[in-house]
Amino acid sequence: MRRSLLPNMPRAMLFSLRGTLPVLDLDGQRIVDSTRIVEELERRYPERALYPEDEQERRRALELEEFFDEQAGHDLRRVAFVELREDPDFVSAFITTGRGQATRRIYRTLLRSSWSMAYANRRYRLTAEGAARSRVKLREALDRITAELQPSGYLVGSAFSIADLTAASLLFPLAWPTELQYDYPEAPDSPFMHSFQEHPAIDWIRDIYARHRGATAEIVG
Ligand SMILES: N[C@@H](CCC(=O)N[C@@H](CS)C(=O)NCC(=O)O)C(=O)O
Repeated sequence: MRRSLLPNMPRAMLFSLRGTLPVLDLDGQRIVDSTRIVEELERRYPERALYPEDEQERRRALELEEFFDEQAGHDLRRVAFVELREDPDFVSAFITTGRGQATRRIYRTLLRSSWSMAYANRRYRLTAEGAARSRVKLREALDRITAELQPSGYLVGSAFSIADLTAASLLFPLAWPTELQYDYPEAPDSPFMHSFQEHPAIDWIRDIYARHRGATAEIVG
C-alpha cells in the first residue's frame, strides 16, 4: 500500500523536520532513505535484483546511485525550487495533483505566505548562487549519463540496475516521460529546463521510463 504524505501538510512538515521521503514501513520496521529501502528490498526479494551480480559491476552501480542520489538529485531540487518559487500557482497545483480545488487553494495560500518561503529558503539553502552552481552540475550529471552508457544502453553491464533507476527517476523533470504515473499540471516554461532538450541523456531517460516504468501501487490516503 502506498501513502502520500502530500497533501497532508502538517504531517509532511513534521516528518520533514526529522527525515526525508520516501519512507518504507515494512513489518513494523521504518526505513528512511531510498538507498536503505532498496538495500532491504534486495535482501528480501533477490529474484528481482537491482544490484548487479558481478562484484565489480555492483560497486560501479552503487557508486552511480550515490552520485545521482546525493548530488544530482539535490541539484535538481534546488534549481526547481528556485525557478518555481515565484510560481505558487503551479507548485500548489503540482503538489495537490489528484486532489480537489479546496485543497489546492489551501496550499496556494500557504505557499504565498512569506514564512513558508523563508522556511524553504533556509531549510534548502536556496540562493541564486547555489542555483547557478547546481545548473552547471546538472548539465555535468547529464553528461555523465552519456559518458557511462554501455553498449547495452544501460549504465552498468548488460541489464537495468539501481544506477539506471536512480538516474532516470531523479532527473525525470528534465524529460517529463509520458509514463509518469500522475496527471501532473503542465510545467511553466523554463528556459533553463528547456535548454537541455537536445541533450542525448534526455532521450535516454524517456527510454528507460518506456521500458521499465512498471505499474504503480495505488496511493491510499
Ligand atoms: N537520499 C535521500 C534523499 C531524499 C530526499 O531528499 N527527498 C526529498 C523529497 S524528493 C525530501 O524528502 N525532502 C524534504 C526535506 O529534505 O525536508 C533518499 O534517497 O531517500
